[in-house]
This record gives sequence, structure tokens and C-alpha cells, in this order.
Amino acid sequence: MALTLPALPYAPDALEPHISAHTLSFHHGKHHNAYVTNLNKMIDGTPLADAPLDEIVKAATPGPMFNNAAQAWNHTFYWESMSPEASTPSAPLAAAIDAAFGSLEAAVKALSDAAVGHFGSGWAWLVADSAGVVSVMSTHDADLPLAHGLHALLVIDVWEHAYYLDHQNLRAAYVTAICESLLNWNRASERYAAVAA
Ligand code: MN3
Repeated sequence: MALTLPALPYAPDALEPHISAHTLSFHHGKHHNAYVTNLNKMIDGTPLADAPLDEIVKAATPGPMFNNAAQAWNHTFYWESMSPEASTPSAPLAAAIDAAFGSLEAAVKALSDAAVGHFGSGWAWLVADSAGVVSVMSTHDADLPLAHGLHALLVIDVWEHAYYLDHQNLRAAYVTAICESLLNWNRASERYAAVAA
């Protein structure tokens, strides 16, 4: 049973004007789809053919299979990290953020700084460890918190394909738009509750 490309959790134009339907048609329909299609070819006929994506990510050794599996995982997580609807962290997540950063504003600034300052292709994450302590990290290329024993709460894709059509080379404009208007704190709060459970 092959993996399938998950549908976007909102209409293709739902994130406009920050991220356009044009960008999503390429980023979801072409880039994300290619990772899923490539991975299906690699796992076909192997013991991982029927494994869930999490298990493939954890089982894959560095190289093409890890890169495609991790990128398939990262993109599904990225779509779910954004929403056109305003939201705020749950009380438990807000408390963990205050403990780690002092305020929600400081946490968002740390995430934004990690995204803007990351050199080259990669991802900026808000993560929690298994004790529920939150922090910000960035990863290169396809790398992800799951490979480091950490739980992802939110992510920003800073590969150039995520923003070039809408913002050209201005990564900071794209990151600021996400941080000010699109972060899905409801989903982050659900993820945090699963970590703390
Ligand atoms: Mn991408």
C-alpha cells in the first residue's frame, strides 16, 4: 500500500496574501508530491512498503530514502503548522513558552530569527523534549526533530521554493508573514498535549 499525498488542510487560496495559491500549487502539488512519489518507488517491494511514514523516517539510513521520507513528513507537518484563522497557545503550552522564553512574543521572535538566519535550505522549528521543555531549533535540508529525539510543535519551511514565487529573495518578509498571521497555535497545542501526556 503506497503512501499518498495528504490534501492541504485548507483551500489553496486560504493563506493569501501571505502565501499564494500559485505557490501552493507548486509546493504541495509538485515538490511535496515528488517526495511522496520518490519514496514510494524506494520502499516498493521492501520491508518498509507498508510502514507508516514515521517508521520509515526512523528506519531510513542517511541518503535518498531518508531525504524523501523526511521531506514527505516535514511538508505535511508544515501545512498543518499554518492556518488562516487566528489562534493562541493552550494554557499548558503558554506556560511552557513563558518558562523557556519569558513571553510568547519572545518565542515567536526566536523562531523567526532561526528561520531568517538559517543558512541555506532547511527548517526552523518550535520543539519540545519529552519532559515538555520547549525550544527553537533549525535543521538543514531534510533533517527533522524526530531524528533527534525531539517532538515538533511548529515548523517554517525556509527552502527557497517555499517563498520565491511570492516574496522572491526576501525570506524575512515570508517568515514575518507566517509569524504574524499564520502560525497554527491550536495544532501546536494539540501536539504539546500529546507530548506532555
Ligand atoms: Mn518545501
